[in-house]
Amino acid sequence: MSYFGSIGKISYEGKGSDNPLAFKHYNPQEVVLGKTMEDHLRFAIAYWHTFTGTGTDPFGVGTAVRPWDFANPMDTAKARVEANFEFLEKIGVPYYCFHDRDVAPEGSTLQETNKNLDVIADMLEQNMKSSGKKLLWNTANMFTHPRWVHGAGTTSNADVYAYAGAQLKKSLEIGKRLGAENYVFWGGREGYETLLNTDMALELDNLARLFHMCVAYANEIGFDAQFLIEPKPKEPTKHQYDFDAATTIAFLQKYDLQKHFKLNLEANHATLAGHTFDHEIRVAAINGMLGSLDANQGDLLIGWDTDEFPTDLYATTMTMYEVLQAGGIGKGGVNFDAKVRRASFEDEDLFLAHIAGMDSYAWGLKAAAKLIESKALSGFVENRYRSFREGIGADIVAGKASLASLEQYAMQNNPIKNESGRQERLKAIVNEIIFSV
Ligand code: XUL
Ligand code: CO
Repeated sequence: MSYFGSIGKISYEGKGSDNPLAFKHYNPQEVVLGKTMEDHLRFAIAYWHTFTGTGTDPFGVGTAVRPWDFANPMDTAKARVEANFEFLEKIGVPYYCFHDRDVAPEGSTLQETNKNLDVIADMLEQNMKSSGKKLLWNTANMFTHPRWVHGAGTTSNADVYAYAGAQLKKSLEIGKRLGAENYVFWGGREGYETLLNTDMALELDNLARLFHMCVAYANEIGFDAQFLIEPKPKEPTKHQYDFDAATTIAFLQKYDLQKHFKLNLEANHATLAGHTFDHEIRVAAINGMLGSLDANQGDLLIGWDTDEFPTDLYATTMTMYEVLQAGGIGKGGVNFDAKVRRASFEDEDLFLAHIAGMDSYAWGLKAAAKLIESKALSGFVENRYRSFREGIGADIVAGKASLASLEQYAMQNNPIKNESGRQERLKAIVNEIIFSV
């Protein structure tokens, strides 16, 4: 059965093309800085937005009527699997990502839910074998069902905590079976609404205990995926514990989990935290914690997680500049955790949206590579910090300085001379390079 019968394989036609169903910049086999675009970007489709999402918002029901929607939830789940693999093939994306509850519906007991998941996992496995498509990561949805009202790993109810453990156990087993390259934890309801009813210390200790159990179980079953935590500052709770990259790294270090985890960073989560995406990537990278990216963008005028497809070339350039400087995305990838707008309800919009996102990242990659090759920014930075390579600066870096030696130096070094940071010139250089791609 074909779900996108009217659409053929999307191919690269280059800059001059005016075919909306073609790539203008994403040319998978094109080599950039010694590696193909496909290998740099490792694109993934987010199952939940593309095949499970319907276009609901807080004021209205779904607008998208998908050809894979049937009356029986298991029929729909099976049809979604077929739609997923047809879509991956046609758009030319090598990876996908899913939550357990995106792919298979909950039953009335955990046993029944697990059985549903097994049926769908069989289908996913078969389709992966025949198509060569791969699982970038899977995760457990422990935020939608009402049982998670007080959280999962940070719930006030030990029975719910036990259910979370059971669900994670199954989810890790599914990840192993499907060869997931990473495994994501996003703490959908791991946060609080009011401190008046919250034991923050116990909640955080319990969350860490659950992560340790996951590490132990993955070891036990030989699941070697990279574990990733996905920070987000707010939404759904007022204050999410994994607020941003720095907070999450501090949590991992406090509980001795840092060896086992990296971060899955998301653009719109960064902006909700009052950061840019490139800031979050830099924080992760300098701590050896850059794991994977959820690619999307927010809206300047809307204060929630709009999960729009990324089209801002300045942002994709800065993102890829950080990724390239960090030495690449490793086992991670660029997952489109993005949804078409509610008014873009036609099936064709799913293709148009991914093409826009993939071309924007390809453009960003090419511009970032040019920035690196030109050394326009790195040369400036190197020169800006040159005072730390000689004299007193070299002593500071070598750990040889003391307050007394700094005083002795400062006393005879009068006046101090500073130099311009040249921010506007550097931004103009970035613009020139973006325009030239
Ligand atoms: C929510 C979000 C999630 C995670 C996976 O904002 O980004 O979809 O990516 O649970
Ligand atoms: Co995400």
